[in-house]
Order: sequence, then C-alpha cells, then structure tokens
Amino acid sequence: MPGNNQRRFLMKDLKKSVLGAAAATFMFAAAPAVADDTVKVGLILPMTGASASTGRQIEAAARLYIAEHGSKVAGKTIELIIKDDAGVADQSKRLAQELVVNDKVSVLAGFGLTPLALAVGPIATQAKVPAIIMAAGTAMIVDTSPWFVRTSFTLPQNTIPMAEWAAKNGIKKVVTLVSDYGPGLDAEKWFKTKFEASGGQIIDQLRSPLANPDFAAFLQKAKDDKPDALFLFVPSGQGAVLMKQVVERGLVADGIKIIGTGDVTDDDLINGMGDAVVGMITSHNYSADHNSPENKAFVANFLKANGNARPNFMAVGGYDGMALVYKALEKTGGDATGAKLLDAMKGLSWVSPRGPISVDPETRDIVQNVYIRKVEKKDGALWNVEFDTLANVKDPSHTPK
Ligand code: VNL
Repeated sequence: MPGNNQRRFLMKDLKKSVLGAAAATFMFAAAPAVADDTVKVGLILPMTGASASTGRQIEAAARLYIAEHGSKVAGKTIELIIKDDAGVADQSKRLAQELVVNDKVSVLAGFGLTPLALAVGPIATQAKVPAIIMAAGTAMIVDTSPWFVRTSFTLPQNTIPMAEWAAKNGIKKVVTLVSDYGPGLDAEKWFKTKFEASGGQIIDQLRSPLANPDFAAFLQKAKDDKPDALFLFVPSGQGAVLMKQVVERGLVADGIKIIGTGDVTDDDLINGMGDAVVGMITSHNYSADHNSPENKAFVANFLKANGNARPNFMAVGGYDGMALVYKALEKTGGDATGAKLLDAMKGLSWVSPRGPISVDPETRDIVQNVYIRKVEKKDGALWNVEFDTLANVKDPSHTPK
C-alpha cells in the first residue's frame, strides 16, 4: 500500500510539472490552450495471449482508419491509447479504470472477448463514458450498460441465417459443437431454435472448453452421432486447430457436412486450413472477399500497411468503431461529453467495408447484412465467397417479445 501511495504522489508531482511546463508554453504561444482539443480513445485489447490475433487486427484497423481520415475531426485531434489486457477480465477492468481516471479518455473501446467486455461495463456506466464493443459477440452485453454501443456482430445475428440455410438445403439432423461460454451458448441456442422451427432436428449439443481447446473427444462423439451436418462455433483464433482436427477425425470423409459461423473460417487463418475446407458453408457479417468499392479499398490499404496480412471480421469491427467515433464527433461539432457523444452514436448509419450498417437507436446494437458464404480457392488462396445476403439483420434477442 505505501508503495501505491508513493506512486500516486509521484503521479501528482509529474502532473503538476507537466501542467507547469504546458502553462509556460501557452504564455508564449499565440494559439489558445490545446489541452481540450484532444479526444482520447482508450482501446483495451488482448495484444498477447490466446486472442492476440484479435488485438492485432483491431489495432491495425483503428490505425488504418486514422491514417486514411486524418487525426483531426470537428476541430479535435484523435489520440489512440492502446492497452493490453492479455485476455484477462480483471486486467480489462483495471485498465478501463486507469484510462478513465488518469488518461481522461472520452471513449473506451475494443474488448476482444465477452468476459472482457462485461468487466468494463460497470466502469463505463459509472464514468458515463461510451464503450464501443469492436469484437465481442454475446447478445446480452449491450444490455448490461446503457453506455455500450456495438460495431462487431452478435452470435444470434450471424447464426440464424445458417440455421435457415441448412433447413432449406436438405440438412435434417444436426450436431452442434460450440465453445462453452457466452457467444457459443448464443450460437447453440439460436441455431436450435431456428433449425427446429424450420423442421430440422438437433441430435446432440456439444460444448468444448474455451481455454486450451482440444476438440478430439467432441469430434469423435459428433462422428458417432452420424448427423447430416455438424454446426461449429469457436472464437477467432481457434478455427485452424478445430478444422485440422475435423479433417483428422474423418468427418468429411464420412459425408458429414461441416457448417458454422464465419468465426471458424476466419480470414486471418483460412489460408492455413488447407484444401479440406474448400466448399465449407458459413454465415457471417464480413468476408475480406466482399465485393464492394469500400471493401476493395479497405483490404488493399490494410494489406499494404500490414505486410500483406489480410483483415478479418475483427478488423472491420475496429475500423467501424473508429468511424463511429469520428461520425459522432462530427454530429456534436466536436463536443466529446459522454452523454452527447453516446446520443450522437445512436441511429448513425453508413456504408462499411462489410456493406451498409447502422446503430439501432433503441438497443445500441449493430444492424447489418449477414452473408452466406462458401470457401473457394482463387489464384491459389482461400476466400469466403458470399453468394446470398440477408439484409439489415437485427439481433433478435433485444426485440420486444
Ligand atoms: C467472441 C465472439 C470472441 C466471437 C470471438 O473471437 C469471436 C466473444 C475472439 O464474444 O468472446 O469470434
């Protein structure tokens, strides 16, 4: 404790001397004080640990947005502060506190996994600071704080089109295998609800642990169940390991169709999955292959800035999260007061690299197209090629019952 106090005093001294130096500068400068002209955005991301790819993708995309649009908006200068929570919820919470109290950020953002977002919600509520969910996908997160706004996706939103497609395409019996936490349980629940409502049957529901995933036992069980199809959800970063084990277990050779959300055939990993995934059908909110001028520019600029690394759906959530900050500041004329900024975010709509999107003013959740895609090989590389679109899909769990 004394150590902590000492540090606090040191911080005070440091702040005083910084302020002193700043004041001295202003006495000689013709321009007015600039301190208030900076809007700080605190990005809390897993930059290390099992979900580090999500952190890398989002950071790169946020930086790309700023590089493309300039760091000035509505008379303010945007400053990004990136903090690594290593995928640990206690760290996310502590970092959110520090960003609010010490750095005085106007916006919190990032949150690579559901538990990390949930840990930050109470801080956002207390501090009255908007918190933009750029990655996590469990539907209920936005219900836990009125300061949450989402630019990623929800699992119900991305899963329902897959269930409907499966039912319409001759699949009658399905086994589901999902990661055993929020987004996986959302996917499991909504796949079952929609698939059964469309006349299908769920013959087994399997859940694999989120940490240290080994899917072998679950895949053997799924194989023994002899379904028409196996529906999969794992978070970004785990798809390659899962698909390797799917192939090794011989499910495809047995004639079991493999379907899932696009988290599995992640653009970040798909080229390491091999030809065994060619033909796999998934539903998702973003493919790097999306055919639009906005996406072609986004992908080209991202590849150029990141040593040819392909952007994935996490990147587009980060890119649009920054777009949301810029567009909200334009609307408030540069006023970054929490309540004004939040209010400005509600109902905003624009064309993202993924297609048209908007922020539902009632729920603060994202409304977007969901695409049905098939893995294809083009010029030696694997892509999720979109062939059907469900327009303006809302998360179903927030709609009044
Ligand atoms: C979550 C959902 C995370 C989907 C993911 O990747 C994902 C989450 C890290 O809500 O935790 O693909």
